[in-house]
Amino acid sequence: INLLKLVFQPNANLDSEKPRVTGQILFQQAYRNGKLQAIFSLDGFPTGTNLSGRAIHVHQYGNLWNSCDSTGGHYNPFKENHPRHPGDFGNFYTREGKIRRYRSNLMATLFGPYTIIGRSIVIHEQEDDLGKGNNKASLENGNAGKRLACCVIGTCDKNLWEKQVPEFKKRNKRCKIKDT
Ligand SMILES: [Cu+2]
Ligand SMILES: [Zn+2]
Repeated sequence: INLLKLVFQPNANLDSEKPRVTGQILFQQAYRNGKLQAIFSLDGFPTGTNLSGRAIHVHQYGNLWNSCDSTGGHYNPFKENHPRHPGDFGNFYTREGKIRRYRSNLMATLFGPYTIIGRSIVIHEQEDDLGKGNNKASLENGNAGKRLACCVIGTCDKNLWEKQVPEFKKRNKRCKIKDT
């Protein structure tokens, strides 16, 4: 398995005024010690002036019996503090209500005993404080707030990666130029 396509559903327990986030993440890892790469493509965030980052993490359980609220805490096989969990992907910023992002050096793996397959991914309402919040929750979950959408890491698909990755790499470059 070297390519996964995850399709996100909004958290069924959210209050009606919260955003309904949908979209997909593609994961690609060519071999066991290769870098995990991903394309994040998510929609449905507010379009206003709230430019706070949105945390994305791998959570412990691939169990959606109570939607995103039954996925447990962060996947933490090595008993580390946040943000050193393998699935702490950090903050993502929206533009016109969307996240479009390519990442090439994620810590998680699709192979071996610590594979994230069978776990879940959660997209949060708020920014990840990256362990700097000076409280217990900061070292567990980054105080990232409500769970907007989630997905079990499980399905597999082909050919999408080669089609999408060049465009995302271009987009990253454009963003960097604009930011400097
Ligand atoms: Cu989380
Ligand atoms: Zn974490």
